[in-house]
Amino acid sequence: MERHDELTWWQTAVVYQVYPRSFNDSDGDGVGDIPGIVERLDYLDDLGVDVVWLSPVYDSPQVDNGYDVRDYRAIDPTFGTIDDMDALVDELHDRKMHLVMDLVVNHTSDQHEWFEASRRGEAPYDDYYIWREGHDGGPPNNWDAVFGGSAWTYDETRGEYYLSVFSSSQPDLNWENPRVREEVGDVVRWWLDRGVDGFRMDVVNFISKTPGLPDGDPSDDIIGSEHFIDGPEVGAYLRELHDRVFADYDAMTVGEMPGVTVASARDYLDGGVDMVFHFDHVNVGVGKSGIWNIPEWELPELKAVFEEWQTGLADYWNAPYLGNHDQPRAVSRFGDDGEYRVESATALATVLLTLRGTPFVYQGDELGMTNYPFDTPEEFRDIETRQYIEWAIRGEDRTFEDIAPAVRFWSRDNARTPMQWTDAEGTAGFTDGDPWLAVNPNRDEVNAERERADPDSVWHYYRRAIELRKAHPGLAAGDFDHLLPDHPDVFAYRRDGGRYLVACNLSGEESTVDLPWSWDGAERLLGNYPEDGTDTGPTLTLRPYEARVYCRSRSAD
Ligand code: TEU
Repeated sequence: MERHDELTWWQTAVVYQVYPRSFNDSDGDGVGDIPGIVERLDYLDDLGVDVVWLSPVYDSPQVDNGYDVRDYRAIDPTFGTIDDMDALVDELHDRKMHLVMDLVVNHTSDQHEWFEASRRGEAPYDDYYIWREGHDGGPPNNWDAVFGGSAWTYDETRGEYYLSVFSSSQPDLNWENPRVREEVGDVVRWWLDRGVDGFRMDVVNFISKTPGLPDGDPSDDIIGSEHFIDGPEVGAYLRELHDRVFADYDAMTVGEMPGVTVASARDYLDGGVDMVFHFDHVNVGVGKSGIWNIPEWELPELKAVFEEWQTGLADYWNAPYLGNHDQPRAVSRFGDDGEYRVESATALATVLLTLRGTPFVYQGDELGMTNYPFDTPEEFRDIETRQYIEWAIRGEDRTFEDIAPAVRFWSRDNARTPMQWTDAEGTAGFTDGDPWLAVNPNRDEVNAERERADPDSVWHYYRRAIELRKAHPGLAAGDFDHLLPDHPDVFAYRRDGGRYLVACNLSGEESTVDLPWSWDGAERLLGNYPEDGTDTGPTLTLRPYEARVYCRSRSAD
C-alpha cells in the first residue's frame, strides 16, 4: 500500500461536466443558462462531485454551441451575465467546490474582433490567423476539416484563404505568432484572477501545425490531420503558457487531445498540463474510415486501451471519462441501454470511479441517460452531424436512410438532449418553454426526481461510488494491475498494491471467473446487485453487468 497524503485538490476530486445549453433553463427560453446551474448546485453537492467543468459560456454566435468564441471576456446573453458567472463561482466556492472553464483557443469565431481585423489586413491582427495564397486556382493544400470539406476558406476581403480545421466559422489562431500566445495568456490570467480554478483546454494538441503546411496523406480519413495533430511545438507552447500564467496559481488543467499517444501525453504532462483526455477508448472499433460507421469491437480491445493508459501514465496522472458532449451516451456506447440499462450504467460507473486518476462524469450519466431515438435528418442540431449528412448524401447514390444507423449512433446530439430532472412531458423539468433539442422519451423512467427517491437507482449508485472513492484515496492514486486481460466478458483489476479488487462483468451473460487475489479478510465495499452467497472468491459468478469492489485490510499479495 502506498501513501496518498500528498495528493492535490484536483487529484482527489471527481469532476462533473455541465453542458450549459442542456442542463437547466431558468428563464423559459428553452436553452439552459448559468442561473439554472446555480439552482442545481445542491443536486451536484448531494451527488458528491467536487469540481464543475463548464462547457463554453463565452459570447459566441453559437455555430458550434459556444466552441466558436467571439469574446473571451464576455458571457453570452443566452447563458446570462458576468454577474451570473461570478455568482456561480461564489456559490460553488461556498460549497467547497471548484469551477473549471473551457478554454477554446485553437480557434476563435469568425466574428471575433481579431478575425475581423485580420481579414481586413490590419496590424497587429493581420498575422493572428493562418492565411495563405491559393494554389493552382484552389486551396493552399489538401487538408480536410474535421467537420467535413476543405480546411481552407477563401476570404473575399483579404483575397486569401484562411485555415479552419473544424468549421469555416472557426478560423485557427496562428500560435507561431508570439502576440497570439500572449493574448491567450492574458485571457487565462483574467479568468483565474476572477476566481475560476482551472481550464479544460479544447483540442489543445492542434495548436501547432507542421511548418510549411505540406499536403497530407490522401488516404487518411481526415486528410492533413498528421500535420495539425500533435505538431512540433505543442509541448513548448503549453510549457510557455504554464510558466507564464499557470505557475502563479493553484489551478488545474486538462488538455483535450484527439489522436494523442501515451508517448506525447507524457511529454505534455512533463510541465505543460496536469491531465490529458485521450480518445483511444471512445474510438475503440473505429477503423481508418472514421467514425461514421457502427464500430465493432470486443471487450479485450477496450480493456487493453485502459491498461495501456493506466500503466503508461503510472508515473503521471490519468483523466478517465466515458462520455462527454461529443460522444454517444456511455451506456449506449459501452453498455446495454435496453434490458440492462441500470446494471450496465452502474457497472460502467464502477469502472470510471475505480480507475487511477481524476474521473470526469458527464451530466446525465449519473441517471443512466441514453442515446435519443432520432428519426429524420431535420431533428439534428449539431453542426458536425448536419455537415456530415449534407456531405454524405450530396451525390445521388446515397440517401439519409443509408447513413442513418451510423448517424443515429454517433451524433453528438445524443449527449446534448436536455437533462432529465422530472417526468414532465416534453420538458423533463429542464425548461418552462420549448427545449432547443427534444427531450428523450424515456424521461418517465430516467429522471433525477424518480432516481433520487429510489435507493437502487443509477443515481444512488453513482453517489455511493463517489463517496467510496473519497473514503479510499488508494482508489484514486494506487497502482493499477490488470487481471485476466484476455477474458471476453469481465474487466477485473487490482488497485493499490493489491489492496482493492474490482470485478465488472461488461456483458449481458452470466460469467464465472477465478480471480487471483488474497481473499482472506476481504470486505465487499460496493456492488450493483444484492449479495447472493457467491461473494467470497476466488471463484466469482457475476450476473449480467454485475460489478463489485472489494477491499482487504492487509496490504500486498
Ligand atoms: O472537440 C474536438 C473533437 O475532437 C471533436 O470534434 C470530435 O472529434 C468529434 O466531435 C467526434 O464526433 C472539441 C469540442 O469538444 C467540440 O465540441 C468542438 O466542436 C470542437 O472541439 C471544436 O472546438
